[in-house]
Order: sequence, then C-alpha cells, then structure tokens
Amino acid sequence: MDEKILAASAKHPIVAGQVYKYGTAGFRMKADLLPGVSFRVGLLSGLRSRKLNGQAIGVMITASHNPASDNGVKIVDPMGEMLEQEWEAYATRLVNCPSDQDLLETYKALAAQLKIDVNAPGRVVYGRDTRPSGHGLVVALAAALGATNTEHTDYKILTTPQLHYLTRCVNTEGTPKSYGQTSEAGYYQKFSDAFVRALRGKKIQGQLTVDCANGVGGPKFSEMLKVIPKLATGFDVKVVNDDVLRPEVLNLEASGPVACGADFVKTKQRAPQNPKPVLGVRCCSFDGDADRLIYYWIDPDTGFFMLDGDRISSLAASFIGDLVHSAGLEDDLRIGVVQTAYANGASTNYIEKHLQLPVVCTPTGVKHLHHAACQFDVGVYFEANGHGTVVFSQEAMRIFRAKEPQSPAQKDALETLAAVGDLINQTVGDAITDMLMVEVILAHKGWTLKDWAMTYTDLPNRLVRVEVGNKDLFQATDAERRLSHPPGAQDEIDHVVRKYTSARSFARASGTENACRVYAEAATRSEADELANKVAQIVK
Ligand code: NG1
Ligand code: ZN
Repeated sequence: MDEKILAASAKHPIVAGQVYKYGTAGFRMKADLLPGVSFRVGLLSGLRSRKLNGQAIGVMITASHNPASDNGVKIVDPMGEMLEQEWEAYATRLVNCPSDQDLLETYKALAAQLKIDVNAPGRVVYGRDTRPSGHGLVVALAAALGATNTEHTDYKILTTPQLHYLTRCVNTEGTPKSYGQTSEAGYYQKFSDAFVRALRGKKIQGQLTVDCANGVGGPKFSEMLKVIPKLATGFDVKVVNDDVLRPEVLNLEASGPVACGADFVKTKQRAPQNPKPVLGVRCCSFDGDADRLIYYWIDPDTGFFMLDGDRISSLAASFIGDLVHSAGLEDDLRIGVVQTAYANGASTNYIEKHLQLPVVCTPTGVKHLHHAACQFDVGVYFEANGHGTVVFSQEAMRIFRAKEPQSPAQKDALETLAAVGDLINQTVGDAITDMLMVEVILAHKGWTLKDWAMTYTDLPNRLVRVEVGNKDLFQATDAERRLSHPPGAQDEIDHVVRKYTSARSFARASGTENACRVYAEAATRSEADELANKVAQIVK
C-alpha cells in the first residue's frame, strides 16, 4: 500500500510554500491550490472512517458563497456533523507535509498514534457543488481512497446539506435510527412528505421568489419542486438566478459582476437587482451551496427589509415553543436558542424576555452552535447570516409520537411537532428545508413577511472587515465577545463603547479569511457606523 500511496500522491502534489489550515469551513482557497489538499483529505477521511469502525465519512467540495475560482474541502462525521475538532489538527498536519515521503510517514504515524489499523475496512462518500474545479478535486480525492483501499461513493453534484444528509443515511439505513433513504431522491421524498404533513391542510399564501445564487441550490430545489404537490400546499414558487451552466456567474447575477445570493443580501442589506424585484413580493436567497437562507421583500412604503438568521431563529423558537405548550409538554422538554455574538441584541432580548426561552452564545462556526443546541431537547440555532437549523433530541421525537393526547388541540400540536421535527434537516443548516419550515410557520400563523418583521425592531448595526498584518495576533475570549490579545485592545474598545447608548461592539479574527471583523450596534444607524469605524481603527 505504501507504494500505491506514494505513486498516487506524486500525481496530486501540494503547492510548495503554502501554509494550509483546516478552518471553520475546512480548507478553502483558490481552487488551483487544492488538488494536493483534496488528496490528503482523502487519506485522512479514510483514517477517520477506520477509527470509527468503518462508519462512512463524508467529504464535501465547495466554497459556498466565495467566488467561482475558489473551492474548498470539508470533512463530515458519520451522523452528518462537522468533523470532530481534534481531527482538524490532524488534517492540518497531514496536508502540510512537505513531501510525498513525509506524507506517508505522517499518515502511518497518525494511524499508530490513534491506534488505527490501516487495513481495516473504511468508507467515504462525497459530493461537490457546481464549481468547474470540483471535478479535478474529486479525482484527487478518489485517488487517495483508491490507494488506501477505502470503499467510496461519488454522489456527484449536491448541495452541502444533501451530502450531510446522505452521510447520516449511509450510516443509519436499516437500523432503528434510520434517517431516510440513502439517495438524492430519498432526500426530496423525506422533506417534501414532512412539508405536506407539517402544513396540516393549511395553504401557503402568495408567490415566493427564490434566488439560488446561480449555485447548486437552483437545480436541486427544482428537482424537489417536482415532488411537492402544488395544489395541496398552495406552494407557488418562482426560481430565479438558477443558471449553473455558466460557472462564472456563481453567486453573481446572470447579467454581470453584481452579486446575488444570501451572503450578498445579508452583507449589503439589499435585494439582488436581477430579475427586478417586485414590490411587496415574498423573496428569499440561498448561498452558493444552499446552506444559508435570508428572506426579504421590498415594501412599497419603506423599501427593502430583510429577515436574517436571527429572525428565522426567533420565528422557529416562537412557533415550536407555542406548540410544545399546546401539547402540554412544557415541563418535559427544554427548548433553547443558540446564537453567536453577531446576533442582533434586539433578537436576543425578544427571545429571552418575550418568548421566555434561554439563549446561549457560542463562538462563530456552526460546529459550536450545533454542539450547544444538542444540549437542549429542542435546540434552535442560527448564525445571523442565515446558516442554522433546529435539532430535536431522540427523546423529544419519541414523545411527540408516543404521548397520548388529552384533547384534539393536543393531538394537533403533537402531530405538527412530529412533522416539523421531520421537516428540518437535523444534520446541518439547510437552506431548502429551512425555507420549507419558514413557509409552514407563516402559513400556520397566517403571517406576511411584514407581520413577521413586526415582532421586534433590530438595533442598527454595522459589520466591517479590517485588513490586518497578522490576524493571529487577535485572540478572543467569552464566546468571542472580548479580545484577550493584543494586550490593551479590549480596554480601548470598552472605552469607546461606553460613549454610546445601548451600544455593543467587538472585534475578532475571521476563521475563514486573513482579516479581522468588527461588529457594532447602537441606538441609531449613524452611531453604529461611527462606533464600528472607531473600533476598526483600534484593531488596524
Ligand atoms: P468568519 O470568517 O470566521 O467570520 C464566516 C461567518 C460565519 C460562518 C463562517 C463559515 C460572519 C460574521 N462570519 O466566519 O458566520 O458562516 O464564515 O462559513 O458571518
Ligand atoms: Zn454555504
């Protein structure tokens, strides 16, 4: 096997002089730097599978909302979660080996250190988004899996959440914990069935425009629409920005270099211009790999209004909280909401004070949020950028099905909860199933986006990206709300924040780019802008 690994590695070399790090989104960079990385991730995912008694490991090739020329490689654990943190360091170690020989030795040393039999059975499943570079990266990945006799299945082009779904299915199909059929068709069937059941005969009102960022979400969502009964649900959708044949328009509007998709809508706080938005129409955007979702509409009177991850989170928490109450389960189940420091303070206040639900704050990155959410029976977690889901414990799902209802209202609540639990992708944030959940909740509440937006008023806020020489000098603590390094920086931030009313600001190093991010919120827009700029000056 050693010879095979050496020979295959020689065909997929690493780019010398480059430092690689497994970050929040795996390895993500210009695609031409990645074939060697993908090969080495193949070696590591095979090891991980062997360590976990041959359970299948997933690998997703995507760079989400980043430009079409970028790509990324990310490892998915057996139940569809993000790779265990300790293994991120092993991935970084393996990928940075300077030579093929060094790689082989490190591979064997890791196996010995972790007590892994490299000849035991291993299995890896993988998929990629629509980026043209994905194909070459898959070839490199498969070469490593072949050289190490790791069984592998290429699921071809998928959304990121579909790959997470398939990974969990492979490992549970045929067991009592089965998550669904291990196929793309199984994904569509599972979630569209749950969508119909969760609606409980209610009809969705008005048309929904879905901007797919010219990414993989376009064709995949169109596939799903084929199995959703339009008449029974009233689900009337206009899919836009779904051109995946011209890779250069990924995350861009078809007409040229203007961005579209969830990341654009959230960061620029405006609607994609193409096709021209229709006043008052309910719209949402996915990002390039369909794991983020943002809703918005253009109000005839007040203009653009956006409903981001914080809003989706509070909507889901409110709906599920009411159902748990109606089902008479409030003493049996703990519902909680998980946010990051980027959540708007008004949303945190609304959830704690109005919905009376606990809020936990974790560092950025869904692995942290997911983990914290799993501590509740029902854990709602979303990043403000629209990435998130709701996780239900096995026990919660069992109770929804097993509890004997005491009234027709209780029966209705229990059945709705069971359906909503099935509707929301439990493995990871999924723009498609999150969108179906939002549509279900709006239909149940009889709400327009404006009704939803009226629940609370966001504090004006500003997020700025600051170029810094070395972002690693910035170390954060307290769920990234305070800087412990460089010394003195946090005192300076505290000092300027104190000058504003209802203000909050923090700075942290990005986990995905070589930059710092500064977030500020304050009572007025101009104060939020001013505060963000002052804090940016401190970290510059
Ligand atoms: P970084 O670059 O660490 O701020 C960004 C997003 C995260 C998360 C990751 C992974 C913000 C402020 N940060 O992380 O929420 O989604 O990318 O994609 O949106
Ligand atoms: Zn994404």
